[in-house]
Amino acid sequence: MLDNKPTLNQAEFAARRQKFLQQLPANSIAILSSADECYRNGDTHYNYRQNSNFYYLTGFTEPDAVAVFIPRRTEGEFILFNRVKDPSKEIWTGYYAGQAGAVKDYGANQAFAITELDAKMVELLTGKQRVYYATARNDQFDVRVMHWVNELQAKVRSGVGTPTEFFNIETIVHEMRLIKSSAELAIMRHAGNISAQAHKKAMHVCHPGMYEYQLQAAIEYEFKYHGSSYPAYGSIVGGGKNACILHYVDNNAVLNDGDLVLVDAGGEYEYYSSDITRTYPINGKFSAAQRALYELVLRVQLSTIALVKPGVRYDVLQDHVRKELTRGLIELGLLTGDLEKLIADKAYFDFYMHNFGHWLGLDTHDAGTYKVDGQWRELKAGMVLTVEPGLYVAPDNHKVDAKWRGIGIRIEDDVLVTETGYEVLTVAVPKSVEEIERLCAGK
Ligand SMILES: [Mn+2]
Repeated sequence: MLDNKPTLNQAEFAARRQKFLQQLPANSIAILSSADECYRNGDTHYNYRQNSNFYYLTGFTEPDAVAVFIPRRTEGEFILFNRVKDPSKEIWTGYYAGQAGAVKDYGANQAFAITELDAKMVELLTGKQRVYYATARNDQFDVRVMHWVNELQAKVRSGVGTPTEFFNIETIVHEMRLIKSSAELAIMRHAGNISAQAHKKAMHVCHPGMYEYQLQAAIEYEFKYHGSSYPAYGSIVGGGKNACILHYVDNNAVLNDGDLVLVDAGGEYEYYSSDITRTYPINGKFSAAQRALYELVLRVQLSTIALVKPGVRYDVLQDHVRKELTRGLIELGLLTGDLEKLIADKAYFDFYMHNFGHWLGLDTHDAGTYKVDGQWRELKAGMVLTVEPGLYVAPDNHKVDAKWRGIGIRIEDDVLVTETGYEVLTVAVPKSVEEIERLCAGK
């Protein structure tokens, strides 16, 4: 299953550009910058990771690049500015595509050295009315765009047309990214399978006395081994009450006998994220209290996933999760009172304080708004979202019986909306009590 290694080909990126350019009005220009490089301790590089919007439209993974799109331009609609080939630098940092490579391998109609950017941009902006760019994402780039426009304005008395309208390019690109193509889905299934494999491995090796970071190492080894470049986000491995810290990333405590461990980790494969959370007993056997809360979260997760299909609004799922968790908390005695009143009073918030899920794709919290014109968005075929209800009983919550305190549980899967319903992309990692206990015991 993990042997085939799907990738995106140039036709996929060309099709995206086509679709993007079709949405740009006449007399407009769109500009996207690559991600900046990050350094630490002077000259040590962080792993470079391309900006997701830039990657989505170009497939180009080098830094120091700017992509320009001009609809219906005679010399070509896609112009790439990138690094000039330089053998003395490439021997340190690896291959540069150069301008010839930008045209041949990345489908640019024209390519120029990034050092020519300022001069050429003034030329390309001439006579354009609308400019699309990633507004307010990068202060320096905002200033640079305005600087080009400013240079043009100085020439206005010689009859030069200057841009007068500025739009956020994300309103177009993010909407496109929300619906995944079949090629993207092949990659996301693969990312899901790799991460599922890693979680299974972790369940198998987990034992009392090991450190949280050792369990993290077991997972991240599997990511890398199967070709996932790096974790899609900082892996969370929280034993016992650490599971109640939602973005716990210290991962440096000992995993204790009798506690649960919450593991939220997903690999990034070919730029696409997966995002899985499993919670299981460190010693392989749920206690009665752990099991009761776990089965509640699982029941809610499964019934929420079952609701996923085109036309269902995001807030319907959100309300379902809140209602069913509240109902379960009443049944178990952690909340008392009238169901509807407890929901209206947000009584669940002491135990469940995050959203039920998020879009997933090139980013873990992927692009795309959740509301359109003030209305919650309806699901459509091709969207991918996580479904991740949880319950976290604070160690100092003295309103509930002591047996519940310090238990934190989240169960998260990646779900594709299909024409008729849903497909769980991370189905390969078990989550029923019986399966988990069997897998944990099988060591
Ligand atoms: Mn998530």
